[in-house]
Amino acid sequence: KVYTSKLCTTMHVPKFELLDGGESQFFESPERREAIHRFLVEHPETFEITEQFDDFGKEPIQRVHAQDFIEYLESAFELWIAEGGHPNGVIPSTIPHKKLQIGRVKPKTSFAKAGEYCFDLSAVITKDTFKAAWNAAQITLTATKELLRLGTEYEKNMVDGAINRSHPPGLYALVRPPGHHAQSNLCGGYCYINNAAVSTQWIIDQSEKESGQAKKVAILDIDFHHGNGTQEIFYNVRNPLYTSLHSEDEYPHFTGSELEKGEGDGLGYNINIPLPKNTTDDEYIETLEKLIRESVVPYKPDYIIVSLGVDTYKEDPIAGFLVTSDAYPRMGEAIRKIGVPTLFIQEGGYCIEKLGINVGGVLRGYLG
Ligand code: Q9C
Ligand code: ZN
Repeated sequence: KVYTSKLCTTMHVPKFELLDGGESQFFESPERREAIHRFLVEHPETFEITEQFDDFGKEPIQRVHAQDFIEYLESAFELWIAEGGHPNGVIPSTIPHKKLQIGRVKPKTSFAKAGEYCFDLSAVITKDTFKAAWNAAQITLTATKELLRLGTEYEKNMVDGAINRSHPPGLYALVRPPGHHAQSNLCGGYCYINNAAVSTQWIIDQSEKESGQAKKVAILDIDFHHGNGTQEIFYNVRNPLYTSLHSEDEYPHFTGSELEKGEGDGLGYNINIPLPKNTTDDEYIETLEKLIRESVVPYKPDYIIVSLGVDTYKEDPIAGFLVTSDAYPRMGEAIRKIGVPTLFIQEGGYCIEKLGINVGGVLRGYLG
């Protein structure tokens, strides 16, 4: 079952971004969603698409993002334009680098706040960016609610002994903008609200409310880039387990080391596996299977959240692995074998021509 909305195509369309120092087309484009959507529509025997979604309000977003950050996102563009910012949208010019003597000047203008709440130049905030990011989170929450319902049913069947462990329920949220680079109070990397984090925290909160016992969630981040946002949000807790396979020496450049293992209660519950540039299908799948076998399965999760980026693809315009379309069904199959209800959430992937087959490949591999 697929959760999406036409609004993920029509909203949040910056005209350009600054990429590697140059003015570039905005890679995180509406065509990405259209391409994936088209593929799913062409395979109605496999994919059932729901375009309706509920509004869960601000509360589930506030569980993982700071109140002042949410308010900033909501008002940033209006203030930016009022103060003479470029109509393309908000892009910071100064970021409070730790080597600056920061802390004594309180940011007041939209230009200062642009840097205060953003860590790079790719997360352009336009007129409808906040609403688009809000919708993406709400669509993801709608899918998450269904995941919990299916998961409860799945668990009940397991107790009854009527379970088919080889076919755990699977759902997919086809959303944009993506989320895994968004930290508790920073946007960046095309991300504003961290959909995977909002979903994960909602599962934990909701299950605790309903049964007095929080369900355990494992996040599997298979986007080409390290999910610095999801990592930061959950760095000090042992539920969820955050795991990521990503490219070393790549964006976001300053996070994603295997030495980042979590802190306090969370120590040991953050697992990064950086892979070399030019990683091939077999190398990727072997590492994924090992991560699943040695870290995800032993954690005994009740739910899996997959941050599904397909920018691992060999022809991705902003990435650098050698992964082919053959690898995606194998990823889905490896995830299915965990035997746990899973929600796939769309993150990156910028090779428009192959987005459908690659995302569809993961989902079909999962369905078996
Ligand atoms: N030289 C996601 O995939 N610019 N975000 C990269 C590379 C930003 C990627 C520059 C990449 C953001 C969700
Ligand atoms: Zn990415």
